[in-house]
Amino acid sequence: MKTIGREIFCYQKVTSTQDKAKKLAERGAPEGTVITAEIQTQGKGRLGRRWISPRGGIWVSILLRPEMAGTEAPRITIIGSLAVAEAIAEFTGKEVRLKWPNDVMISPGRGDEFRKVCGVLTETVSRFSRVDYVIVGLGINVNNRIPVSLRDKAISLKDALGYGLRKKKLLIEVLKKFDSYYSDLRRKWVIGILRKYRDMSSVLGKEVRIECPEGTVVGKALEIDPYGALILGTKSGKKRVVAGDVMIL
Ligand code: BT5
Repeated sequence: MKTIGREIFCYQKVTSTQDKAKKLAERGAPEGTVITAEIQTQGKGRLGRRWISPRGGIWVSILLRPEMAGTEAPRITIIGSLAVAEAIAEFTGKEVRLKWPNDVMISPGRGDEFRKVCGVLTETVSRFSRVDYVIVGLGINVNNRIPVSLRDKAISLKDALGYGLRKKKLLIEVLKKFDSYYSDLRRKWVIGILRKYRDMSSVLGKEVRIECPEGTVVGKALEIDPYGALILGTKSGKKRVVAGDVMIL
């Protein structure tokens, strides 16, 4: 690996690997530093939501120091979810789908609904419109138990497969793929990444409703642009959405 995993910190129990990563970043930790934990007591989702993180899952944060404007940060979510999706597909042989912007989904069997197996959280700290550092957090349900309250929309790989997986091997594969896509990004090789992402997308071509910071938008998901934003065809023309929660109609 070129960049990712130059330094790796593995903890038993933390509040959130994102918080650990931020502290390390502020103390000058190098790009590529990886933080993992067996258990998170205050795992974080987007917009202050909780991420349930008991023993058995992969809870990992990666510190990046990219030369990019803050507006380019959604690309990091794209490569994070793509790396996880491809690694899961290789390890399980199952069909994996990407639900823009940050969900990786699998289904237990043919004809079953797809449920969330991984969520990606990209947090950016900027100085003067340039990115100082980015922490990308990957939460993958591997062998962990899913609480009953989440079972209609969440799933673990163990539940989907009927047997447990070697967490460490899967993590190494995810980090390798992430490393490779991250160096593609630095070389401005975005087209190949987008092509792969589109092929696994469950959203493109569908009518969707998106709850985003500016309100609710409804339209057809047309395209993921080179910055990782979703282009929607709406009644009042094309609209570019940077973040939000997508519901397929
Ligand atoms: C996410 O947020 O999907 C981002 C999750 C990122 C988690 C990683 S773990 C390592 C790192 N350290 C952290 O503290 N976080 C990152 P969002 O799209 O907002 O989804 C959150 C919603 O997913 C919650 O409101 C629940 O409905 C659902 N959820 C919670 N825990 C889940 C789980 N383990 N599996 C699937 N869905 C879950």
